[in-house]
Amino acid sequence: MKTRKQGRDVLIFSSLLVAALLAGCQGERGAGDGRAASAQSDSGGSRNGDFGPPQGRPVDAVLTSPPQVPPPTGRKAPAKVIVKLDVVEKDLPISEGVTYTFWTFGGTVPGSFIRVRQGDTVEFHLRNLPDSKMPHNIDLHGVTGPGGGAASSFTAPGHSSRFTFKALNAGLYVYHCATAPVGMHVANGMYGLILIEPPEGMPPVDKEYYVMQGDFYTTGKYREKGHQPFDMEKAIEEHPTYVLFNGSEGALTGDKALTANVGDTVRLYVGNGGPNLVSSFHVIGEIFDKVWFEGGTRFQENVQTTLIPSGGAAIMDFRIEVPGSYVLVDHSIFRAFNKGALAILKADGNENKAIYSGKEVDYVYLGDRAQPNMKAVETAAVAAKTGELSLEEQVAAGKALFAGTCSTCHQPEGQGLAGVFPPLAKSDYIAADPKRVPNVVLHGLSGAVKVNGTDYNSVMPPMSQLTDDEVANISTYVLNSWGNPGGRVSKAEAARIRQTQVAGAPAEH
Ligand code: HEC
Ligand SMILES: [Cu+2]
Repeated sequence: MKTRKQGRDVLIFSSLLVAALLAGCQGERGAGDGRAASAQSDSGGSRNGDFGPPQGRPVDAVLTSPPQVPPPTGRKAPAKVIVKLDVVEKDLPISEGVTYTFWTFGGTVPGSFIRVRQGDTVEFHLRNLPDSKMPHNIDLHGVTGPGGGAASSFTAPGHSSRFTFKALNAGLYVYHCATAPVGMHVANGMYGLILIEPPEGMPPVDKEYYVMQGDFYTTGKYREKGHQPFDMEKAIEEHPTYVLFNGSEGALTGDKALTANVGDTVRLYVGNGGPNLVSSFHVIGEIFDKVWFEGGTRFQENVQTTLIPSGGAAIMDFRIEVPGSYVLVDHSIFRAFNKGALAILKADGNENKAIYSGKEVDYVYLGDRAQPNMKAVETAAVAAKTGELSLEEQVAAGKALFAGTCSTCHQPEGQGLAGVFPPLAKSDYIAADPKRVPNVVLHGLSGAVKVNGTDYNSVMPPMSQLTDDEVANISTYVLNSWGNPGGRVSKAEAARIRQTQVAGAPAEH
């Protein structure tokens, strides 16, 4: 069902479209090349985006950091727009307790959002900060001209360069660095979006956000703590360690979640920087009312998941009818739950039981992101590094991780689920040998077991995707909770147990 407001937007948009088409027809350019005659829908291509020389005084483009989007240009005539973008190489968190050396446009991943109007003449200034180690340049997919600006913008550290282009085609375009090795510059976060508004502007909405997916390759495992270098081998093999929205796990969750109110129309400008993966972009619990697929001119309606190629983008509108947490994911779903491709849009407002009966999205979808206390994991990582990791810190970190990893089956208080999942609370199986905990976590457990007098004969899959730190902290949390005997598992111990070739039940002592 379309709301009246959306119906109106569509109307306004289509009438503007008609007006634009008419303007195009009245334009001075004829069908001189013979192609234009073939189809009535022929738009005349890029030439229709040339509205002549810039008028008025030059304007400075408003650039924003993600997830913010600059306001509409509001212009009715072509202008000269000055864009100043700095390349900054810097260490930033990629996950809790994990840092990575990103190469950025404007100090963020993705880079600053640029918004201009079709027909504008853009004077682009690219500055590479003096403390950079690499030269960089920029290829904007919205540029008509060889290399999209790349050759004219090659900039050594401490230098700046300038080139000018006319934004002939409206649409949402990716920009990225194209300095060799290109894949490495892109993998390090060198991409962003430029919106070239159609002459009439985009239909108005209540909230606009900027989200961009990227895949990242580190030498360590997913969530392996400390500083992680780029892994060229993994990048070539296309085996990402992380798949992320806005450059870091948790960039858009917890108190950094996107926000909206019931009744709002929300627009997402979503890009995919790659370098390798194609995104199956989906918002759990929403249906896109409109998707300007591939960032182009036409929109599709009533879409569940939209495909965003590497180096491509899409615009999507939807209206919030019911409050709660909506989860943005790449629906290649292991990426969401095991590589980080997960963001949250938190909507406030009154329930509407006629549309949905209520209840927050549960931890099944939010995973450990439902917990606001992932800070504990970072604290433990820092303490471990300095060799001063306390039992309390290990327990706190383990608690946060347990919620996302174990509680689905063993339940939040370790009470288990009758007949299906054995209890971890006051478990005599654990009490008989506390080292069984890290063993079971790393190698799984199958076959008959008796826990607190009840028989279970099921399968727990190995959780070997967890890092040694995570196994140590989760195990320590379990051992020190719910009446279990206490004790500690160290990272070194977890690493040793990982190497043991125990299949199924851990060895008896
Ligand atoms: C997919 C569901 C599932 C998840 C997730 C899971 N387990 Fe299990 N776990 C099981 C099942 C099923 C068994 C019993 C296996 C059997 O019958 O042989 C079990 C057994 C155990 C046992 C031994 C029995 C007991 O109750 O003392 C321990 C310890 C344990 N799990 C710890 C964990 C920890 C810690 C995590 C999180 C890292 C975890 N499990 C995640 C399903 C799961
Ligand atoms: Cu670069």
